Amino acid sequence: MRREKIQADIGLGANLGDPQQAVLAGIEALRTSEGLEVLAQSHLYRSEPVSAGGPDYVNAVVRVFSELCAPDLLALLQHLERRAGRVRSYRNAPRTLDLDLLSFGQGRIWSKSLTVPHPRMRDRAFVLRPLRDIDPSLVTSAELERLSDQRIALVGAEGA
Ligand code: PH2
Ligand code: MG
Ligand code: MG
Repeated sequence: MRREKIQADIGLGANLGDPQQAVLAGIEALRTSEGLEVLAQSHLYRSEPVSAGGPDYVNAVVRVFSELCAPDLLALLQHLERRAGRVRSYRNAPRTLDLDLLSFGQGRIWSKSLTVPHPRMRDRAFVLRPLRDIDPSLVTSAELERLSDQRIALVGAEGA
């Protein structure tokens, strides 16, 4: 189904294989997907796993214009995850690529397969730090301060 263009924010994360490469490839896949136009992309961040185990993640956030309705956009994201080798073994398992729909216009969606805005995004520095790069009006310094126990650094500046 196609409709007017809606602005949506997508969170990317990976912590298996070469996560930096996986996130960059994920952004490229979004850029070349029909029905999407990438408007902005954040820096890449390396972050400790939150409520999960395994290696550190690389995270980013991308803002798109979507001609796709929310269920079709979700299906596209899941297709791209599978193409990147994603295997769903257990909740919050390490993954080659995770593409989460954070927001879809002003839409509020509670369905079995999708909740938007993403219900846990305000508790996660690995979402809010990159989200602030692309839209500072959405994230306050106080919010980030509250999450300062979650280790996160710009890729390339870790340990600086
Ligand atoms: N994703 C999760 C669980 N925990 N932690 C970090 N740092 N980055 C993630 O992308 C992430 C996580 C579930 O999707
Ligand atoms: Mg996720
Ligand atoms: Mg996900």
